[in-house]
Amino acid sequence: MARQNPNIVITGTPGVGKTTHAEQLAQSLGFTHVSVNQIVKDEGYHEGKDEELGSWVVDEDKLLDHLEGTGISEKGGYILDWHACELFPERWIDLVIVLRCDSTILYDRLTARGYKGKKLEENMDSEIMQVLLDEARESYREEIVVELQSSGDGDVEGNVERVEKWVEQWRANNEG
Ligand code: DAT
Repeated sequence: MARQNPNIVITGTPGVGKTTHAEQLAQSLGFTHVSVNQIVKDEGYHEGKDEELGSWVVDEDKLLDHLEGTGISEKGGYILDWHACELFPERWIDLVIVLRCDSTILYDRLTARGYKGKKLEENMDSEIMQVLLDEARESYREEIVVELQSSGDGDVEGNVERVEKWVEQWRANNEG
């Protein structure tokens, strides 16, 4: 049941650049970009909205059933983009990328997006406290978790190149 392609999680605090990276990688690698936010909203895999934070309360069972139904585990070639990672079964995942951003830059990105009050504060704290990096390290084998900087423009290009090389290597190691 070996996959032909790896599955990659791209995670990190909102605003760090997950969508930007996932879209570029999906295009250059020919992988499927799964924006978890988007499908949760579009397919209704949620139990309503957290009014205070204005974000969806995800129905994880529905989400995982849906993903399983796509054949993610057997086929590979999926990029899962979400601000959480522990819910994805370890056996599906070959690489976990945790994007990190300088806090002053992240502050500007989140305010530009209209975040304020508690939502802004909680997300800033989350980045400063490296909550997603810790979650990734606790949920997956250490050697598949990679922390990448996503503060400036050159970072995206460099990160995309690095992941493309990693995928090539993965394919070479998993041939036959
Ligand atoms: P996320 O999907 O993590 O919420 P995004 O990809 O939508 O983040 O990016 C948020 C904004 O920041 C968007 O305007 C693109 C910009 N951005 C993200 N990463 C960047 C980087 N490394 N350099 C410059 N701009 C970046």
